[in-house]
Amino acid sequence: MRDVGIVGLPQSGKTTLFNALTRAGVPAGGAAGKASVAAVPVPDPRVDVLSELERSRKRVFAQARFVDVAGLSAGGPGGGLAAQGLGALREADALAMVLAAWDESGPDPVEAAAELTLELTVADLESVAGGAEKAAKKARAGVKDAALEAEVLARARDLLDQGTPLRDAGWEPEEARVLRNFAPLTLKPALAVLSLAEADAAAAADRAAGTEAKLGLPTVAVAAALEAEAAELPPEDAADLLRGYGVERGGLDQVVGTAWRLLDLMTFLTTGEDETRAWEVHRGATAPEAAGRIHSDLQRGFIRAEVIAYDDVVAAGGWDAARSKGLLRTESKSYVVQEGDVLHIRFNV
Ligand SMILES: Nc1nc2c(ncn2[C@@H]2O[C@H](COP(=O)(O)OP(=O)(O)O)[C@@H](O)[C@H]2O)c(=O)[nH]1
Ligand SMILES: [Mg+2]
Repeated sequence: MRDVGIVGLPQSGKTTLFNALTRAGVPAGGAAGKASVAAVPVPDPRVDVLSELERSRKRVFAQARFVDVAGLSAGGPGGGLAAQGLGALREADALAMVLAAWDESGPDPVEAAAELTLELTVADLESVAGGAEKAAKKARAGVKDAALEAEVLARARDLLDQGTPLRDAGWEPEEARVLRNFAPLTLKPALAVLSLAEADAAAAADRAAGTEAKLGLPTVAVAAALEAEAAELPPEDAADLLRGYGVERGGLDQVVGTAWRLLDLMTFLTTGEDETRAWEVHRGATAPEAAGRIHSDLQRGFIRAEVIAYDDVVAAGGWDAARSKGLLRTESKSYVVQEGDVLHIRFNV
């Protein structure tokens, strides 16, 4: 499971987006300094289709966790983030930066992104600057490994001081390891979420593309208040409402799709009478690594993987039919799993 931290200027619509994504029903405009966390199943039509074909008793979706922190200061530099919420954000794997575009008279989203980025760099600077000073002292005293730490932290401090997010600089793996001890927010992969008025819902794809070109950050656009409202309705009414406004792709689907891409994750599937299930795994994972997502025994005792591509299973009308047509491949432990592979792991422990 991966955590996506929702960040944004005050009143930008963070909690509204959180509600749209998680259906948690946390009141918008809530108290400062408190973090809300909710895990949600990631919609994946492949799970529905496969489970129908295989008559699975259960459907299990991959999950994403969202963190909503109230209390980003309006004060800019020096204001800082509420300490309690900051801790929750530091544990996130990726950040979703909410940019309000639902109010014509509100701040320009591109300016808001710059202001928010500045706040995040200030928050990182506060934690990195002290570390840089300590590391420099240790390096001068000749402490082992302190020279690299001092050099990396001094460079990070200077970048942050200029308002540059740490993710925009190149870091060697051992340098990134030093930085990660401070869990800097600006090192995390980030996407922008343009929060649209319901009247603009149908133009979401164009609006996202236009803003992405200006921001240089992967950007999605979501009619968050509309989706939060829909989240409180029975599923069919919600679908009708969203269709009525011309919503083509839901916020959860968009945010997770982009976050997974930034985090280099992909999805493989397992199916059978018991359950059909989607699993997320890092891109480039071998068959035993994917097996290990299911259970450590399957990785330890891995013999081989039987693989059929999702499209082949569907075209044949099911796993057994696809196998009869010769669409099943037997792969060894060096096999690199592909997006949408349906896997059956043979193992022995
Ligand atoms: N009309 C409209 N109002 C919104 C939207 N998103 C947020 N708001 C309003 O803006 C205020 C702040 O929203 P909230 O989600 O609490 O922002 P946060 O401070 O960033 O968590 C609330 O009064 C919301 O109802 C939106 O998409 N459309
Ligand atoms: Mg809020």
